[in-house]
Amino acid sequence: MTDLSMTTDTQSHETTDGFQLVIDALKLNGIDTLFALPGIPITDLTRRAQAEGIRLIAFRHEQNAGHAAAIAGFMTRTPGVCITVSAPGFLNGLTALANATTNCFPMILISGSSEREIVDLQQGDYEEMDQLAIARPLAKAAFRVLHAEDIGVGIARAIRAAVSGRPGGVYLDLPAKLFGQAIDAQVGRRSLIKVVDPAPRQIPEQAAIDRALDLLKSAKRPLIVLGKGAAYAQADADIRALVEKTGIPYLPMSMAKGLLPDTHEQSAAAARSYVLPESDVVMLIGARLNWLLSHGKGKTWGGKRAKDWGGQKFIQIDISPTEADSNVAIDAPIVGDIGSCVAALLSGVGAGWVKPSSDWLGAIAERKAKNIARMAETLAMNPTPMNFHSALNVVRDIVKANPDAIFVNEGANALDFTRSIVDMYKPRKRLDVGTWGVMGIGMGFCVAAAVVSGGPVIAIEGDSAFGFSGMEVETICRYNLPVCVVVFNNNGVYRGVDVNPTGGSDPAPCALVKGARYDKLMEAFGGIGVHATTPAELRAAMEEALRSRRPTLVNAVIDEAAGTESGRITSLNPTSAKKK
Ligand code: FYN
Ligand code: ADP
Repeated sequence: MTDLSMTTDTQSHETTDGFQLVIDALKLNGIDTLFALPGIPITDLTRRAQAEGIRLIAFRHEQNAGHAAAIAGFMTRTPGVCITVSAPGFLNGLTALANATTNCFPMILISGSSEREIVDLQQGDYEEMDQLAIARPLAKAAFRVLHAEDIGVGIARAIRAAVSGRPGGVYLDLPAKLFGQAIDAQVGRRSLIKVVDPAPRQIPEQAAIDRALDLLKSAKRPLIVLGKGAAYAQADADIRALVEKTGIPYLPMSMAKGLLPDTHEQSAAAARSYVLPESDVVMLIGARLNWLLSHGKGKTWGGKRAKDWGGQKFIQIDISPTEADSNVAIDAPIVGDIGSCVAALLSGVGAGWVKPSSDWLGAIAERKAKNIARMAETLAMNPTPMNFHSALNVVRDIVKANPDAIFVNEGANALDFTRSIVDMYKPRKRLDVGTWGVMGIGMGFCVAAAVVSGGPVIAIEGDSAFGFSGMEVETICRYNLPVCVVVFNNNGVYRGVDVNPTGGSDPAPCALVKGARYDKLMEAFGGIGVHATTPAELRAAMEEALRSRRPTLVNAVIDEAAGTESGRITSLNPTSAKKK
């Protein structure tokens, strides 16, 4: 327990309680929004927080509240806070907490819990569960507060753990009894901590910068990979300057799209499968060499052919010192925050900098032009029913005309086609399934994006993906958020054409109800529902949604035969990969 004996001479006659101290501690640290689902024992916490001026966004399922908190953390660099009830509510929030940790999003999951004495003796308390022990392996840090005097410390530690170094999810366990604990108000006030400099800059070693610059200078075919860490860092101007001054082509990972406009001439996105294996020096900025980058090896990176010429050399900028060498050798690790690292690199890129050869840039430009022309041809087709391309051709125009709108995307084909077809123009506008390929982020991200930005949100959702969080359209309507959800409805997971091989009456596992009207779901709560079967109808519906700012759901009917098993990652699906 925090020793507050020194404060007893200044005790007042007023008292405060655990509820109030949690609220005071959050407010003191600038937490102005909570994503929650009320219930025992945190109902009054949500009520009182709202009464005290904190924006309280109440959800229909804790997982969605958790995803909302996590992405709010990504957008703001301040921990997003989710509040849940004990055991089942806590477990519902846990997927989001683990996803936040995996994606390096700063988030705090606060769950009420049952009585320690009963839980520890397993005497069968209401919603009994040792939540702290369960959360610990899934969180960057996990804490429990037992005494009201320690609430300030608990919240300070949670904030620091969530945002310092590599951001992540933090669990804070608050047993029911804590909320009602009354203590002297003065003592309570003095126990609170305003966290000073929670995410201090981490300045890289000059030797590491010099090593990286030397390697870059030696490159014949250099490449920069921008990851969501680079987007999170909010060092947009310096990152752009580094890319442009060095003249090095870059590849944005999914959530780094728009960090520089996707139409930037140095973007190599449309030549991805050419630049990865052909590059000789790759600088990773806030991107990990995980499955999304084929672990830095194999066919994607040139396979055996790359071994002949020594393979790629890697520079990696990351705030986590243990990220380097996690998959392949990192020749020039730079440990520090991206803002400081990029600024240091920039100061070494002077007037004498030699830009990459025209051979390399020309070869990329040629591939790009070919792929873009091929893509344009496909986009121009207008089949009936719509396919992903003809529908996304509309979405692409809408995003171009509304570059400030935040764009949420999940699904399999609905994710993969959208990523390569819809250009982003500004940083941190694209929010998606991230490192895990998790389904269910959709409506939680939409709510948070609208609440945090105050601006319009567009979501492109696979019909299966939408199902994970679809009930939150009620939340979108309740808070009257300017969210336009487009469900790409092709009647199934991946596609809608699977049949039950036994001829029985049960549908195939990947089949969903044919001709479902997701638009009616939005109408049920007072929003606008539109059934769109042509690109023109889709365009009109999206334009109207952005104009009116009313909650809108467009049921976009897509050919049920369109799409492939698992989208672009069929190779990860053991059976399909074998068949291939
Ligand atoms: C990209 N491409 C383009 C453009 N942008 N062509 C024309 N114009 C533009 N603007 C091309 C690019 O060169 C690729 O073609 C292709 O489009 C796909 O590009 P993408 O998406 O960047 O590359 P790829 O190979 O799909 O990337 C691998 C990946 C990605 C693993 C990073 O698939 C990914 O992020 N997947 C996430 C999947 C996921 O999480 N799914 C959820 C679970 S679904 P080529 O260069 O010709 O190859 C469960 O089933
Ligand atoms: P992507 O999926 O886009 O490739 P990842 O989530 O794999 O991105 O990688 C993000 C990386 O960025 C993580 O390794 C994380 O440690 C790092 N990171 C996050 N924020 C910062 C920051 N401010 N400075 C430096 N590195 C950061």
